[in-house]
Amino acid sequence: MENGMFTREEIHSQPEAWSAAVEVLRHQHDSIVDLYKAGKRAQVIFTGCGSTYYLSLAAAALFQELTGFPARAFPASELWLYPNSSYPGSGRVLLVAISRSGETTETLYACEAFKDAGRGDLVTLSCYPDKPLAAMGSLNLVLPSGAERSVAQTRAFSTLYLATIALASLWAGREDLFDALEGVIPAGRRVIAYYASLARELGEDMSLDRFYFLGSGPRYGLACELSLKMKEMSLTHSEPFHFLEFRHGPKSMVSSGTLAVGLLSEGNYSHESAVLDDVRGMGGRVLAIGEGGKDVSFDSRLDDAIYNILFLPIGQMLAYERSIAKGLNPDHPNNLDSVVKL
Ligand code: F1P
Repeated sequence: MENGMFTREEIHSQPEAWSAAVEVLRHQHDSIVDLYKAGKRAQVIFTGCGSTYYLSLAAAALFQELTGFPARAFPASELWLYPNSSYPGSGRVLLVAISRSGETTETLYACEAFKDAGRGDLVTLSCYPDKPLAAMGSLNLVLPSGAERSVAQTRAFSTLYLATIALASLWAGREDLFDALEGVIPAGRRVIAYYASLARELGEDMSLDRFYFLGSGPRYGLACELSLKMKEMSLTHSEPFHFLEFRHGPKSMVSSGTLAVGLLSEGNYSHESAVLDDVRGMGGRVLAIGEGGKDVSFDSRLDDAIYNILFLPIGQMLAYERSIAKGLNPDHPNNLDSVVKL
């Protein structure tokens, strides 16, 4: 089998996976709304491990932005081992546990301890109906179209992320956003087809030796995930930062071998693109991505709460192409297993 065969198929089939996920979410619409209306809580917490922890960061920021209700994200190991510095001192919690495999030990332990302590309600998001996590929640959303064979998450991540956009939209009473979700399917197909060659050109450019992924607000978790993809698939040093944080020290690392990948918002475009201008001024390279990004423009006409998913395929293709160009196999990243079991 050729290197990266599974990863390539999984990246390119994401719009189809999203289409199937939208159908599952439509069927679960009332259960999702009713669960949120039924309980009282002081906070919503999203959790996962690795990629699904980064997904939790993105989901918590979007949920709070849409609802105005306090939300946080923690690695599952923090909830399991450090509950007192994680959970609020009083009040119930709605915990949303996210896991591609549905069997990562830390995530299962965190959910078991949460339920044993009677802390509140549990919602689970996973891709496999027969794995333990899919039976632990008051509501268990299973998205089998996100299932994948390669180790580094791509299709699973974006499909589970789409589900968290649906949760945030419905829990915010934004039926309009929920109804608009299907717009990411044609937009995703267009972005993947149109920018695959740019991703290959940059992925094959071995004059680049370090990557910084910059994103803020609901995009910071996505920047963390794309940085992890670059590490996992291509064994390249990469780091994520909130946009303006990059000036507070990390920019000292910028050289001609640097690529700063900017996940640009529309609302704070000028502040964020100014950081990318700084990188160019220091001799670094830039990939400006966004609804009207200079290098990658989604032109989706969707609400940013929805089009944020479109940042993912670009960064995934960049990591995939660099991995292949380096003669690696992104289907089986170095030292990595698809599930961490303790
Ligand atoms: C979590 C995870 C992945 C990571 C690697 C090991 O898996 O940490 O995020 O990329 O595959 O497992 P899961 O709980 O989402 O199945």
